[in-house]
Amino acid sequence: MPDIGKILIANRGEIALRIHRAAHEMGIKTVAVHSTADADAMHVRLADEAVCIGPPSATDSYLNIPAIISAAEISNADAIHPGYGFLSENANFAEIVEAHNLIWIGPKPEHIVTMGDKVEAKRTAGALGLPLVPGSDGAIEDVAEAKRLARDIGYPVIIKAASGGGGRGMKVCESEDQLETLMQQAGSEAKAAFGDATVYLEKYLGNPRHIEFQVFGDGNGNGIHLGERDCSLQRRHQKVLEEAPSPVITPEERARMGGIVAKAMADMGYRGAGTIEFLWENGEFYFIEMNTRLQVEHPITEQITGLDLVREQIRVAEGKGLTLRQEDVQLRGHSIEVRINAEDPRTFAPSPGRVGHFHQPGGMNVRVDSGLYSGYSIPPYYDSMVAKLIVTGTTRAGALRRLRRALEEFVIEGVKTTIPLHQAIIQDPDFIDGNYTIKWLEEWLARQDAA
Ligand code: MV4
Repeated sequence: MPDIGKILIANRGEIALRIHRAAHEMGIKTVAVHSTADADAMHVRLADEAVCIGPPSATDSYLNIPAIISAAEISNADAIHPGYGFLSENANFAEIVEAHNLIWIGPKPEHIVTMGDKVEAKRTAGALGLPLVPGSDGAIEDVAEAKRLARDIGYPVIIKAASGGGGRGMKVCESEDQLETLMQQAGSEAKAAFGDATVYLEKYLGNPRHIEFQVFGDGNGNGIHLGERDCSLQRRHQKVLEEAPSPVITPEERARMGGIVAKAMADMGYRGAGTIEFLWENGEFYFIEMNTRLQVEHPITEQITGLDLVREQIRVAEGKGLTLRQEDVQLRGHSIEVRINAEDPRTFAPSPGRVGHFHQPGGMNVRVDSGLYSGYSIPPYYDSMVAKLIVTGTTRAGALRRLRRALEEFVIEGVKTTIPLHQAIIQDPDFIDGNYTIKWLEEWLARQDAA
């Protein structure tokens, strides 16, 4: 692959800035694309060139494949970086990009396809030696088979859609008499939502943590891991705060699981950045899904490894390989990210509108990834996340003190934000002790509402 001279960034918001910054530091020019609603966005201002690709609706702009390919052609871009969300896990888009002789800064399309099908993903992960949640060996078709299996592994069980992910199309089943109904419901909901009624069955884990490993492959049989992130703090499948390392994973466990996932990426010939998601309960890891993209929470991994993950993605896409071998990866300190959304901190109702006074925190080991500025109008059409605050300390306690201080400094006037929510969460004794699971935040919020 030739060197990349110009990257079209097929995204918006903070991730578009993040990609632009890595590119410019590598001497690479950038092309922003934007909807008419984003003409005044920071990603448009910073890029070397900008192309309007359609009206506000994402379907007609950031998801508009012909418009994006045309923008790449008229701007003479060499490569496309999709960021996260939008077209980032669309294998068809990746193939179209490559068919136009553009470099796709992402995984091989076949791996996007495999991991997009949760049944195939699980089969692949199992074959590569990753520990799985006990359950059906592939899709499950008839109820009698499901009943035999569920009796075998024990209730409760969970029925999941093969095309689901992110929590869509799941049914928890407590006993055999509900199984037939719930299987049918899951199947028809999956058909309606994803056009695919395929479902599979797993043992339901009642109160796990969500722990994910950052991995990287060079596409030529080399794979590394960059440790884990604990993403258990979430509401309705939306992550709220992430930390690295996880408060519950020992260095020995990290090295053991990290070794397994890195070898898996090497063996499959994986290319680029990926995340292997596990549920973790009673000291055991259970693979659930793999994401074939850079994730929102990647900066906490960058802060404890000192590695620029977007730079690594670009290098791998150029065929230059990774800058580090596993033995060169060193994890130092503790990093926490909070997602600041333009939302009511109690009801979570979106709060778009004009930003008045804006001041972001600074100082040692404080990073803000955001496209906000004073006078900017947050459009109502897209995700409500408007800033990520990432703080790093030598220890978890130190990172938490820094987070408290940085949140105090943050001023975003004119719209409601989730800053007060983060301030409250990080005062909680359970949170301070690292004692939380995927259920913790919703229960905590219910207690706040009752009070
Ligand atoms: C599960 C589970 C319990 N047991 N699988 C939700 C999103 C999708 N990635 C997988 N999910 C879950 N799968 C078994 N066998 C509980 C969840 C789950 C969850 C997982 C990760 C983070 C947040 C979650 C919130 C609710 C349910």
